[in-house]
Amino acid sequence: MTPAETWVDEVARTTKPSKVVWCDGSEAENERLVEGMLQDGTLIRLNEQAAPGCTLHRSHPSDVARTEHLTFIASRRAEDAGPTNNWMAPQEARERVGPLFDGVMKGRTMYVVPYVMGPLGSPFSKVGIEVTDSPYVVANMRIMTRMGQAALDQLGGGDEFVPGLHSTGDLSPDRRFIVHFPEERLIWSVGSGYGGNALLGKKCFALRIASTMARDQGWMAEHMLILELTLPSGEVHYVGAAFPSACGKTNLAMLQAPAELAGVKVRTIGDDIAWLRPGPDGRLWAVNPEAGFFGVVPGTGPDTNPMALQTIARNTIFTNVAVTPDGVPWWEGKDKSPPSDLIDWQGKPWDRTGKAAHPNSRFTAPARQCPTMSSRWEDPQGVPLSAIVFGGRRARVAPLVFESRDWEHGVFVGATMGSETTAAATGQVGVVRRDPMAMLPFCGYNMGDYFAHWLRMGKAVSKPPAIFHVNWFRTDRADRFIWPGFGQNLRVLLWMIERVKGQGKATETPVGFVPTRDALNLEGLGLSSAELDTLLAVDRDEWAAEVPEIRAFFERFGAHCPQQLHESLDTLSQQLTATRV
Ligand code: OXD
Ligand code: MN
Repeated sequence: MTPAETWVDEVARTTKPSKVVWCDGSEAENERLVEGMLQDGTLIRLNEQAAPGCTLHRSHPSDVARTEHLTFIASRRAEDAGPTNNWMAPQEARERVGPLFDGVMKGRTMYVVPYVMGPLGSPFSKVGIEVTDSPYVVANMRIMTRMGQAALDQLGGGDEFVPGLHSTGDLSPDRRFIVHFPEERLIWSVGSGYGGNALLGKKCFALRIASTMARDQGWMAEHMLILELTLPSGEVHYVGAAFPSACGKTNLAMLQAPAELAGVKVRTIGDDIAWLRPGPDGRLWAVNPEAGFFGVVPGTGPDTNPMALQTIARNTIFTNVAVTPDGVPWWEGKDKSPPSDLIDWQGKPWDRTGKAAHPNSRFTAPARQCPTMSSRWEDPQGVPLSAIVFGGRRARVAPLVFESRDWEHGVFVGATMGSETTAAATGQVGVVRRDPMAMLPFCGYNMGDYFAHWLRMGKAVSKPPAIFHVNWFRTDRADRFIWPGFGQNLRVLLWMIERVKGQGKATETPVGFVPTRDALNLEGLGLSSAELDTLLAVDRDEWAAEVPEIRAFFERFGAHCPQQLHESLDTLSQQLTATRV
């Protein structure tokens, strides 16, 4: 038996399924699975004219999002999980979570899903094997990864794979755990069928486990989109960008140049995760390990993301959207007026009081259906990054854009990035949550060590990408967004590329280089002079108020927080008091 067969056999002996099916990823297999789910109601076929090849899944109402409080890092030492992760001792995990798998698949089919994260044949790529009792998970994994025979071929009977055991269990939040064993590179997930908890290739493997592998092996696993920008001259640049969830990553990844900038072309490499490696040329090279998009549906409309609309027009699995009586999917933001007689995400007639689609309803769609995919999105060598962008949602404080002074300072900028919570998430508006590199929920080890790894990686590349910070969400006194966002964000990206080339104009401030008033192309936007001032402002007092809060954040990591970060904070603090900006 191969190591994979031995592990699967062991799992089957514990979970006791009535049947074990090794998935080959073929079209025929998918059709069989979908047919079964249509028959038992797991999936609903959508309107063949309006949404060809699309289906709808309604999840359990208590299982609609990632559950960070039930997500654990089971490293041997608590210290290695760090203060921002939930830790569970491996022994405790075996005792508390292990028994939940005993006989859990009785009467169910156990699917074995071999998959590759990364382009086939790429030196970046890694194999995972997910065992699951959910055919919905299998159908999603088929879209999100390179699944089936290709993965077994890459594995070649060896033992280099990340095993992931998943069961929906009884879907009870009381018996729901997502546990990562970073030392064994093993994932256990029970009690949830939701994508981020159950599609183990994504957040669990490609971020949490991969980040620990990357630390040990000298590469990086990041929560970043990757886009390709071609200038009118034909010059091509690649940009990686990390934003917390629900800050518009998919929109930025599929950005379309507005008419005024029509000579610039933006193409998509990925919308959520990037694996980065130093290349022989001293640059940092990136691949998108995924093969599909698992995106938030509400807010996807002709003005916000027309490319995503086209991407999800067919062969898409919708989860928790609303639907018309004749099977046309609908969600808030799709168009201006909801059709009549809508059925909401829970399958009930929509009474127009709450949301018709769940705010975290999702699409799962193949990346190859996106009209803006770059011809290099599956390049086995990846693409070389010119810039890395960090960003958050800040009504004030952070200017529209600034550039860090160098890699080390850029790591400080990433480590201190924060985003304001929205009412939907916490009930408290405007509370800043520090989310370093947008990896807070996804780093598989102590984030202090993760900062040190970032600093090390800067030394491993002689031509590191420039690091920027953006904030599309600055508001005016009336709480309106000042910056138009969406396609117009390209103007900011173009300034970054000018900076990379040593051309863009900037003023040095204590936080970094901010564009001069004439540096950005703002033609046709109709921004007033006062609005531009607000967008570019670095207010000394507002930033000074951040310093103690950042210091307290760093202190949580104790000795794990690299000294360089403390020094960068001291420098910031001194410059804020020494200069008027
Ligand atoms: C996601 C997330 O689903 O970041 O991508 O939550
Ligand atoms: Mn994400």
